Amino acid sequence: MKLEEYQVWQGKILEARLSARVSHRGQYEAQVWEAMSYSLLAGGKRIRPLMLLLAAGAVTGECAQSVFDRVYPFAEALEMIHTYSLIHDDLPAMDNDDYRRGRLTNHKVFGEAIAILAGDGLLNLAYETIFEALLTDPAPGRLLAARTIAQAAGARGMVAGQTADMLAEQQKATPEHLDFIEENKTGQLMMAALLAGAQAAGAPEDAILSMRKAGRAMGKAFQIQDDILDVEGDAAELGKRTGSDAENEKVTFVTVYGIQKAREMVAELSADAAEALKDFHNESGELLREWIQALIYRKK
Ligand code: GRG
Repeated sequence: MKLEEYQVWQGKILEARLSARVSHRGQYEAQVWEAMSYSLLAGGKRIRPLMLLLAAGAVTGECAQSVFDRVYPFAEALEMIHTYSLIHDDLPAMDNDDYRRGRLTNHKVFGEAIAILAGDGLLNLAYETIFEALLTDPAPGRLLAARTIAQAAGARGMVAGQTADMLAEQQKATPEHLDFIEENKTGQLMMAALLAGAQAAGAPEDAILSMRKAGRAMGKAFQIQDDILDVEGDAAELGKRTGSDAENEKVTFVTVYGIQKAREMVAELSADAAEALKDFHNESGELLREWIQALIYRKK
């Protein structure tokens, strides 16, 4: 199967599942559900959930609906958490962005209060979705996957990275501080996609370790490439404005080390990810390797 075929095939199913999850409206709370749907169904690339499915496929040796069926709730939860983080990241108190996923940001449409609540709503819906899945099948690997997602999203993971990023704007960040930001802010959810996918599918320890390694390398490379695109990317293609890092005097790999060194780091991390995934000789493993390379060197 070609990568695009997989993305269309599973992307459609995922879209329908996510849409069903936010179909509630209610008499007094309809606005927050509208706002949750607005951002969740805004046509994100669904990288994390689709990768979670592939990681499950790679460790079981199958690229089959029956494997994906068992891990969808974890994939959906990850996308909900990712979307909440984008809604909050775009708020005036954080990055103050007007556009996201090619349309106005949540707070620009619904106002700040509802945007904050929409983020909160999605975060909690993510864990409700996971708990429902665990009630149906509380296999140990699935419990581990739930913990992986909670840790990666929390104050030792993405929230830690975002905090470090916010504070870096007020002080001169050291290379270690910068490293911490790049690893955690975006990297943790990427890592969680591969790790939780492997765990939820009941993978053995060595496969879990490989996925963790690949996920970490990919996540960091993805963020560094994002920094590169902020300098070199095309705003129309990206669906958001470029040059904002330099404008906001943000510390990024590019502003600290320069574009050349940032490119070298991406190449190194990309090789690390490929190496960690080299033993998954099956269709899902191949698709995962191909996608990671394409993502790392993406133009948007
Ligand atoms: C608010 C706790 C909290 C955390 C926010 C994710 C995040 C942490 C900040 C986002 C900052 C940012 C724009 C980083 C660049 C990399 C990134 C996460 C891009 C968006 O992810 P994609 O490309 O987006 O997967 P889509 O829209 O396709 O899902």
